[in-house]
Parts: sequence; structure tokens; C-alpha cells
Amino acid sequence: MLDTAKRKAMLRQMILVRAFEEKLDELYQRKAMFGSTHSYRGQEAIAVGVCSALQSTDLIASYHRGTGHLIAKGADLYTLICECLGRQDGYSKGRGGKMHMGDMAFGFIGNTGTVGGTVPTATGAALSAKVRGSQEVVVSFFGDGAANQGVVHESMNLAGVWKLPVIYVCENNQYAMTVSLEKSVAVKQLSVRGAAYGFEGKTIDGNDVEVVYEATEAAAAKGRSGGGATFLECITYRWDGHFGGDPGTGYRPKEEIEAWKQKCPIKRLKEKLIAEGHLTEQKFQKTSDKVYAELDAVAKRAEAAPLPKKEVDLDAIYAASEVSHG
Ligand SMILES: Cc1ncc(C[n+]2csc(CCOP(=O)(O)OP(=O)(O)O)c2C)c(N)n1
Ligand SMILES: [Mg+2]
Repeated sequence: MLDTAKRKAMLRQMILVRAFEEKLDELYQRKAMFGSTHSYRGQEAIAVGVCSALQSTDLIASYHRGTGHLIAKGADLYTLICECLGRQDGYSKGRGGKMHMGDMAFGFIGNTGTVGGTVPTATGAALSAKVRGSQEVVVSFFGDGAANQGVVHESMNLAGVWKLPVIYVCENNQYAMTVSLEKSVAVKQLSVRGAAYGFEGKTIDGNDVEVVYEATEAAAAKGRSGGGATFLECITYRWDGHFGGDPGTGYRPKEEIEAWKQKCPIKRLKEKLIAEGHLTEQKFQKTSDKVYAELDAVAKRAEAAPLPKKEVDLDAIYAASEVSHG
């Protein structure tokens, strides 16, 4: 069993991940943010459980619903929120926004709005780790919708052939935009696909941070010792709409949303720690208030940060071609 300090740290991280989504939603609603949001509320146990089981030298690649992964891997909150707000101090100097950033300093390969787009990147990073003989393990986060993209299958096939140290973490929140999984996939468990590529596939409770932690720890140990890839299907649910402008209802029954809110990953760990005598409701509230207050302060600083200057617009351009209008 995980020790209490570790579990408390994961609880705090999950609160932070949720608080961040709520802050972004507030900024989006009052039009202080460029682009849209893709709330991670409800899925916090996956980012936190996975990243808590990794070593700091391990790498992750993420997708559009990616702020939770960044935070759990150790992103600086000010730099992260600046990027979400298109500010110069952001990870991509304000040019990428919420869906396009990366920083190898803390093992974040990057995220993208192209569904399935970072799965081959993560697979390539795992190939690099293997060729260099390093001990790095790479995690590729993606959704259930992305699992049907061709490039995901191609990547997993090569990871099987080359026995790469990669963990494919599929966050099965049961919808891809408004399309439910049962309308888009003929199998009950996506994890059966692991066998098709010659590696282990497992379906786990993605709302139990301890289960996610333990499954990741085992998959990472296997990857590090040359045992190859793992496909971890984490069953979960997004509480909110697909993006900021989507109420999330209509295509999802209200009772279904409510039932999943009862399986809240934060509530689950909190109640467990209280039942074991390691936490009180008051202490939980105090930690939570502190996290929200710290985030408020960081967001205020980020809102006041400068936008990118026109003079540096070309700094991040690495290739250009002349266009002929003949
Ligand atoms: C290649 C590509 N196709 C389609 C889209 C439009 N799109 C954006 S998010 C999304 C659904 C993704 O669903 P899933 O992979 O389950 O992730 P979730 O949003 O549920 O976290 C789609 C189809 C896109 N961004 N990129
Ligand atoms: Mg999905």
C-alpha cells in the first residue's frame, strides 16, 4: 500500500488540477483567455496517479485536455497560465496557447490539438530512450476517440515490434466530443488492442488514483527493464462539456453525469484518508482553500503579464518559403 504522505501529496495535486480547470473556466467565461478550454474535471486521478509514479527524468506527451498532465508532471503554474492567456512569459512565449506547449526541462514533450498527434512523438521519444540506453520511460496520454486514429495504431505496432519503454495511457472518458464510445467502437474494452501489438493491455479504474499509480509503477518498471510497452485503459468521465462553450448535456443523460460525480476521485481519496484517521474534514478544507488562494494570486500575476511583442514575432519561425503569386 502507498504511504500516507504520498497519498496526501496526490490528494493535494488533484485539488490543484481541479482548481486550475475552474480558474481557466472563469477566465474563459469573462473572455480573458484566447482560444477555448477543455476541462479535465473528473479525470484528475489519471494525470496525478500516472505522473506521481514516474521519475523526474521520465517523459510525457499530452493532448488537448492536457493542463492536468502539465501540472502533475511539475509545470510552473505562472508559466503555464501565462501560456493559456497568450502572454509572453508562457511556455511557448504566448504563441501556442493552452493546447500547444512543451518543455523538456520537466519532461514535457508537448501537447497538440491534433487528435492522436503526440502518440507517434511519444513513441519516437521511447525509441530514442532505447537507442541511447537510457532508463527513461515515456507516457503517451490520449483519449478514447484518439484511440481510433490510424497513427495511434501505427505507433503501437512499432512499439510492440521494437519493445519500446512506452506506456499508452488511454483516458476513456466514454465520449469523443458528442459521440459515445458504444457508437464508435465494437469492443467493450479498448485494452484488448494491446494483444494485437504484442504487449499487455489492461483496463483499470481511472477514478482511483492509487490504482492508477500502482498500474503505472508496474508498467514503468517493466519498460525500464526491457519488457516493452503497456496499454493502460483508464475508465473515467469528464464532468463538463467537451470545450468551454459546450454545456455537456443533450448527448449525455443528466443522471449519467450525476452518477459519475459521485465517483469523484478527490472525494474518494479524501473519504478514505478520513476513515483511516489520517485526515479531517477541516484539514482537507484548509488545504483546499490554500491551493485555490495560491492559484488566484498566480492567475492575477499572469493576467497582468505582457502580451508578446510584435518585434519578436519571427523569433520562433524556423522555416519559411517564398510564395509565388504568379
Ligand atoms: C485529427 C483531428 N480530428 C478531429 C479533431 C476534432 N476533435 C477535437 S477533440 C475531438 C474528440 C477527441 O476525443 P477523445 O480522444 O476521446 O478525447 P476527449 O476530448 O474525450 O478528452 C475531436 C474529434 C481534431 N482536433 N483533430
Ligand atoms: Mg474521450
